[in-house]
Amino acid sequence: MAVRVEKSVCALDCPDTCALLVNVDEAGRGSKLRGDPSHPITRGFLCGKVAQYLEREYHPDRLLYPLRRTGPKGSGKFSRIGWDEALDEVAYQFQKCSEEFGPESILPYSYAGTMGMLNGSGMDRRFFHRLGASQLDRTICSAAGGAALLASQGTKFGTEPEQFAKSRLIIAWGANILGTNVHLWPFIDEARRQGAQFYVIDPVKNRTGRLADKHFAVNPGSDLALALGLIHVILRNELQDKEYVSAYTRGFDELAAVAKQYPPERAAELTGIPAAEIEALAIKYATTRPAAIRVNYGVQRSDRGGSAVRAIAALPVLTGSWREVGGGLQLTTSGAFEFDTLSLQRPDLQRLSPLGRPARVVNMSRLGHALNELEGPRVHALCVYNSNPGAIAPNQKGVIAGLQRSDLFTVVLEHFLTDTAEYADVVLPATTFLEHTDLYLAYGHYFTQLARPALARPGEVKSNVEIFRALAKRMRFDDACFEDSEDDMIRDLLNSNSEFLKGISLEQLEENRSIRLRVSEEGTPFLPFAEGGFRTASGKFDFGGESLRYTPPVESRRGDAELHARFPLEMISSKNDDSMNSTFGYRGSVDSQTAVLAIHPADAAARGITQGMLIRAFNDRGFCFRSAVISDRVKAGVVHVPSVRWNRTSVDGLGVNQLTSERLTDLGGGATFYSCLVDVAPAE
Ligand SMILES: Nc1nc2c(c(=O)[nH]1)N[C@H]1C(S)=C(S)[C@@H](COP(=O)(O)OP(=O)(O)OC[C@H]3O[C@@H](n4cnc5c(=O)[nH]c(N)nc54)[C@H](O)[C@@H]3O)O[C@H]1N2
Ligand SMILES: Nc1nc2c(c(=O)[nH]1)N[C@H]1C(S)=C(S)[C@@H](COP(=O)(O)OP(=O)(O)OC[C@H]3O[C@@H](n4cnc5c(=O)[nH]c(N)nc54)[C@H](O)[C@@H]3O)O[C@H]1N2
Ligand code: SF4
Ligand SMILES: [Mo]
Repeated sequence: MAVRVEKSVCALDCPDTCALLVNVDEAGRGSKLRGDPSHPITRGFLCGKVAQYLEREYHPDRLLYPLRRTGPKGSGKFSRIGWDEALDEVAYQFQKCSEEFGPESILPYSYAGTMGMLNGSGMDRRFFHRLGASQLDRTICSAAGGAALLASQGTKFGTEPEQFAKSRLIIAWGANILGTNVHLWPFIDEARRQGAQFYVIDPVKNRTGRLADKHFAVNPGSDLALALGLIHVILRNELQDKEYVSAYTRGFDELAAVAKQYPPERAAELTGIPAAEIEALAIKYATTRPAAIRVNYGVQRSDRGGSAVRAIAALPVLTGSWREVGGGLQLTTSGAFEFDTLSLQRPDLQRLSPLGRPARVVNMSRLGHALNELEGPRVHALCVYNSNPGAIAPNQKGVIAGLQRSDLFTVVLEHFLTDTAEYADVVLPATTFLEHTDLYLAYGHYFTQLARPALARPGEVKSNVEIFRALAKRMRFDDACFEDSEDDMIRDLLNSNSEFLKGISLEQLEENRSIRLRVSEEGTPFLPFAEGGFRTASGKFDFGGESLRYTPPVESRRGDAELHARFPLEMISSKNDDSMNSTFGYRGSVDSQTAVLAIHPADAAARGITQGMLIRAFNDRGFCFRSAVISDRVKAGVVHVPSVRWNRTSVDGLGVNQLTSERLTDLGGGATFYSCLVDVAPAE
């Protein structure tokens, strides 16, 4: 059979948003998936998890037909039904909830299972807006850091990945680059070949940390104190770029006053990093030109995570590093994708809903609360897509109790029967990104990309766009936008008057598939803040002043002393290298990598824990079982659980989020997954 090569885009929740090539036979079946060698960021390679994506595409457990539950919730007993019956049932239940309890009793729950604009945040949003359903505040991942950048910079721009090759010092701050952002690595490698130093600030010494020139094992949740200590030293030595600071910033004196109270000795006490090292790091950072910081979302998953990002983002501003190619900082680049999201999502449709006004907002990081305690109205219908809250949401005990409610109707759009789908009344089989059209932004580079269906669809799968379009029809929503084709939606998105999108059309994307945003002249680097250009109300970088004063997270070694006495270990359940949150949880190799808890030799010895022993991790919220890995990749007092494992394969069906709380971050209302006190003991 003849084989052709099709292009696609990896839709997973990853900063790299890779350009893909896949071999396709005449029957539309794919073989050999690889990175596009002509893409400047993908550079012809993929991460290990997606290199094997065709295994997922054709997996025998993939959902191919709509299902109706036949056993008790959670039993996993379903039978096949037709699409008409499935959609009728969902539409009937939504209608019933809307009439009986008001449309806000319906809650959509989604995150970034696909980052495609249409299937991730397009027709679904239109549908729920028109319905008058509760609005979901999508805070589970990046809300604190995002809010921090908006408060300080006024926008979410960051250093281009390509420019890291020009840096002389690169600091990975709560960023596991080899695991979660591997396409940045070649640029770092190139810089190091030219003599650059690579430092890592992370309580866990993961693969990235082991390859660093220096690793700083900071106490979890104490980055704000570290950043203030660095600022203290920079200012004390007058290493700041006075011209840049006076021209382009606001609140310098207040910042200086706060930082004055964090001399290296005090910062050392709070962070666990010796004062001399803080001193040396500050001087090294301020005097090495150019220096780039890759801060990732790891730092902001704790109580003071938002302020920590604000203080870290102050560093390249103080040193004037934004003036230089290879300087600055990257948390995300997503702000440059200035698509017309209002025309995509149509929040104005809420006025046509039975509510006639914007619906209430429910924070997705508190799903347990939303399903069990929220009133006015109580949630009676839940629609989950692009997410697996049964495994990934904090307060898992509460979430599962909610999913078990007999008076809750749940519909899940999925590829696999996940820990959430198991509780659904109706399951709808979804396409993968290799099977549908979508437009992509990226949060780790500046290329926008188009994907067309590359592979034939197995079974009766439908895309999220098609499913919500069909539901709109069932609900008799006759607004013209529900008739829009995928191409109509893409054209609207691109038609936003943004300078960055100027001249980028669907036709052009059809031809090139990946186009660099017009953030700078072709062939010249993007220096967003070289001459100020911050997008805050004042047009200046806003340091944040008094709000940056540090208090330790409640659940930390310096937080609530009584709690710490009972649960003396700080648990970090950060990303597993071969996972994508829970997406690949069915893979045996991923399952065994996420079945462990790493503990320091001293902490293990004190508890009679030996290598490989089945242990129980617990706190007041719950417990789960893992096997012990005794390792000095964690410092004493810290344990590490690579995440997120499927509950179903875990002992007693208990996932790591049995332990995590619904406490929110200081900015943005984000989840605090990485401030979590536990203790561990040998399992009986
Ligand atoms: N392989 C793989 N790649 C992924 C994902 C995955 O599951 N697996 N998930 C994707 C998603 S959803 C996201 S949001 C990104 C996240 O990408 P990253 O932010 O890089 O990933 P995390 O594992 O959340 O955190 C990064 C590092 O922060 C450290 N950390 C934890 N607490 C602290 C702290 O208080 N201070 C400091 N300085 N460091 C801390 C962790 O030990 C970890 O090594 O990755 C994406 N890419
Ligand atoms: N303990 C702990 N918990 C965490 C984290 C952690 O580090 N530790 N990380 C947190 C973070 S940063 C994040 S972002 C969240 C992520 O949590 P989720 O957003 O739930 O991410 P995944 O677990 O990857 O689940 C995505 C689901 O979307 C489905 N999917 C993919 N594409 C499509 C599609 O086109 N249509 C439909 N209908 N479904 C699709 C996949 O099959 C998969 O089951 O988890 C959070 N939870
Ligand atoms: S998960 Fe990230 S690194 Fe892997 S293929 Fe997708 S975009 Fe590339
Ligand atoms: Mo995330």
